[in-house]
Amino acid sequence: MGKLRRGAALAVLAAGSLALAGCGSAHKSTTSGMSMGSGAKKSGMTGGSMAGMNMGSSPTVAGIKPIPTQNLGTGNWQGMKITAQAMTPIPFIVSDGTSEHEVKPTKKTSFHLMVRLADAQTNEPLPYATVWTTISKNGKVVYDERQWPMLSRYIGPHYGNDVTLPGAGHYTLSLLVSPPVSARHVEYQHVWLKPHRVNMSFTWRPPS
Ligand SMILES: [Cu+2]
Repeated sequence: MGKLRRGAALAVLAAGSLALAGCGSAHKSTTSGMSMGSGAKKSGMTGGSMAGMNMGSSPTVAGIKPIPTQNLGTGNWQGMKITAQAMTPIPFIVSDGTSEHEVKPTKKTSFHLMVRLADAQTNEPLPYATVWTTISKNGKVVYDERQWPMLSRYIGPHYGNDVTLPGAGHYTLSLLVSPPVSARHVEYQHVWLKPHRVNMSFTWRPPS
């Protein structure tokens, strides 16, 4: 219950600041190739679920190895497609409208987590929501943070953050998605009114 309340409260805060990132060049069209089915499928780094990223244009940070983009899982909430992906750690800018500061990955950062919320029919991204991510290993929480509402030229509005994991292994990923706080056209009446949790699991192998 605490989590739900926190998620709802964060939805209100979410409008306050926004992160800007050059999240590679995962073009919108790559989402059509992601059909992970249930949100609980495992996908290893070597799995065949690359999203067609052009790593060449990703901003890189010295000492950080590029990794292939890995699909962590998907979910569907009342016609909202929820997709989680891991990509190479990137720097991003957090702006509150008047000032900006850069968040830089370190050599310990495992990946840049990107959560996309989109209309399952039209694939149009859905902003103004809040996403809170909890990652656990063997039942122990190893990461518990909000995803920044984030803009990217190539991906459009998404929710992201850099994530550091304690090494290789099997992890569970829980996304708490809070309702978009915004006016809506009538086709979105009566949906996404309460926070919704999606659970996924994935295997992480750091680049060698
Ligand atoms: Cu991002």
